[in-house]
This record gives sequence, C-alpha cells and structure tokens, in this order.
Amino acid sequence: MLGAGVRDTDPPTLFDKIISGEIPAAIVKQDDKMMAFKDINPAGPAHVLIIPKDRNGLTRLGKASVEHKEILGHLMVTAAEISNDKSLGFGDGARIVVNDGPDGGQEVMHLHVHVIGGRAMQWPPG
Ligand code: IU
Repeated sequence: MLGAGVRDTDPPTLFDKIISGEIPAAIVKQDDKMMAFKDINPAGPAHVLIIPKDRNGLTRLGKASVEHKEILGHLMVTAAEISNDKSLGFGDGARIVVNDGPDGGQEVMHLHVHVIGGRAMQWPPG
C-alpha cells in the first residue's frame, strides 16, 4: 500500500464499486495501484479518469501530504501516457485536471485525475 498509515474514515464512493467490479466501467489501463476508466459523462471526445485503488485519505487533492507523493506521481505519469494514446481519441495534448472540493467543482470524494481531449480546450474553465 502506498502512503501507508493514513487513516481513511470518510464514506466510500461509487468509485470503490468500480474498483471492485460491482459497477462496470470501461477500463483503459490499471495496475495494482491505480485504475483508469472512461468517464460516463465525457466532457470531450476523449475523457478518462485515473484514480488510486487505495484512496488512503485522498478524498480530495487538498488532503494530500508527503505520504502521498508516490501515488500522486504515479497518477500523473499515467495521465501523460493516456493523453498520448491516440487509440483513445486524444490528439496533441489534453486538459489534465483535478477538481478539488466544492469550489473546484468536485463531486466524487475519491481523488481522480481527469484527462480530457480530442478537441481544443478553452481557457479559463467555467
Ligand atoms: P468531479 O471532478 O468529482 O466533478 O468528477 C466526477 C466525474 O466522475 C464526472 O465527470 C462523472 O461523469 C464521473 N463519473 C463516472 O465516470 N462514473 C461514475 O460512476 C460516477 C461519476 I458516480
């Protein structure tokens, strides 16, 4: 387990059921530490979410501490690999974003990295 020792007493989310296979998802990549699957409500032609399999206190990025640096790095490297995968519909680059908390528009309290692409993005986001 990465970041061992962090207590996570927050309620589980539907992402736990995706990890366990109870809820089906279009998984595009996974290993023992993370799962990447297509967003059910895509914000672009390509939209993949990357989550840690062990939430380990990371309900949101704002809860991150030095104990999480290994999994956070792993999620970002995975985001880079996915954003370069033309078979998933990505072009040249992507919007790679973490929504953090209410003001960040986060709805699911299990850290996830959005990789959105296949079209040119606008800035600033809404
Ligand atoms: P947010 O950053 O918490 O707002 O993003 C949550 C995303 O999770 C959102 O884009 C949903 O469409 C997506 N999602 C999903 O793909 N599958 C699910 O079962 C659930 C949410 I719940």
